[in-house]
Amino acid sequence: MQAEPQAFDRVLSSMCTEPHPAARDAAIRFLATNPGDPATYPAVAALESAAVDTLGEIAGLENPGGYVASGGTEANIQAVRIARERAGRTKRANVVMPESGHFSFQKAADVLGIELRIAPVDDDLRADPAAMAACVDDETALVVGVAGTTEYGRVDPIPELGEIAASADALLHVDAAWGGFLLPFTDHAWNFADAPVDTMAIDPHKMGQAAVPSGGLLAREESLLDALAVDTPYLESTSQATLTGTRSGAGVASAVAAMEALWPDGYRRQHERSQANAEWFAEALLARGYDVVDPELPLVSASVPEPVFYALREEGWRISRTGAGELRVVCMPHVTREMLESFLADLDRLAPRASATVTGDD
Ligand code: 0PR
Repeated sequence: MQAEPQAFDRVLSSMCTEPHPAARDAAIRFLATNPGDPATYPAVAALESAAVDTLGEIAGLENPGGYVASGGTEANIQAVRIARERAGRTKRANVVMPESGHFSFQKAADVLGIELRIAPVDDDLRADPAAMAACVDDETALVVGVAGTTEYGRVDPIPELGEIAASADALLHVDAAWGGFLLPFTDHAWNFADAPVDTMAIDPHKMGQAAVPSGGLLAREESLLDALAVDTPYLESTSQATLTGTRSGAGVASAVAAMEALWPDGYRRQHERSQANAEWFAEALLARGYDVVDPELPLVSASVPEPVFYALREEGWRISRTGAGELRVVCMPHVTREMLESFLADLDRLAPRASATVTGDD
């Protein structure tokens, strides 16, 4: 095989990034291990409990339950599964989330056969407590808040959502899959210490700079996960609560290595760098007359017209659009000021031409 993975120098839309060098080494060393069978692979099992402990520290939770999942999708599906088990399968359960929630919840609803109720967001693109409360009823098993939305980097009012969940005797899940490694350095109320959060998605393979696949599921109590455990009679270990069976030891080891190298100072410095880049880039787009959603976390969305967007794609920029059609740039660790400058130079060169094509002046 001759193929090489593509470079990151034009990747502006991804929520994954170059792994930290220590995470890369650890992934290679643990490639053949399977934390899905912890009694046979005790070395990686020990690393997994270390990973969960540090994730708990980052998310404000002592003695966390949880495991290193394949990503945010699995963590979100498992959170829905936990809530459904707790509500009792005979009950027709529903999950309430803001429209800014990730599409993995649609997969969860589909696989688990529960109803997903989607509440509109407020003018600032955050979950609107009144709209969320209006969707909740006796059969609500789970209320979902997002701490760092995929499209706009918004942080929902997690304490208010906690009150709504409690009033319906439902669980509260926070999807911090992307934001979880940034938010400790902000003054947002997002974590287990701020609100009665029951479960959380927090992914080392996004802002945590671990190798893919490395997601995180945290639970306030280990017993929440026990509800998912099935017997595994022919393994050395006797039960399994994860969704997947064989799992990536590389993901687990790289998560530990990345967090050992970066928590907390390295992540703090990265947050400062990424946030400064996002604010600088947002200003630069504003100065050019585009509407920009202010980046409360390092993710910039701006109203760049479709022809310009596609012209930039033709130049090799890996960019994506929000559901509403805005350009979306995620300031991940590999996104440097030089990359953004080079992107803006292309934008300045292409925008007049692309708009001229649209208006027919050319
Ligand atoms: N929750 C949130 C808030 C997310 O942003 C994402 C992924 C997930 C859950 C699901 O996580 P996994 O993809 O790890 O299962 N958000 C991006 C997306 O799906 C992820 C992404 C990653 C996009 C790499 C592009 C890319 O190149 O759009």
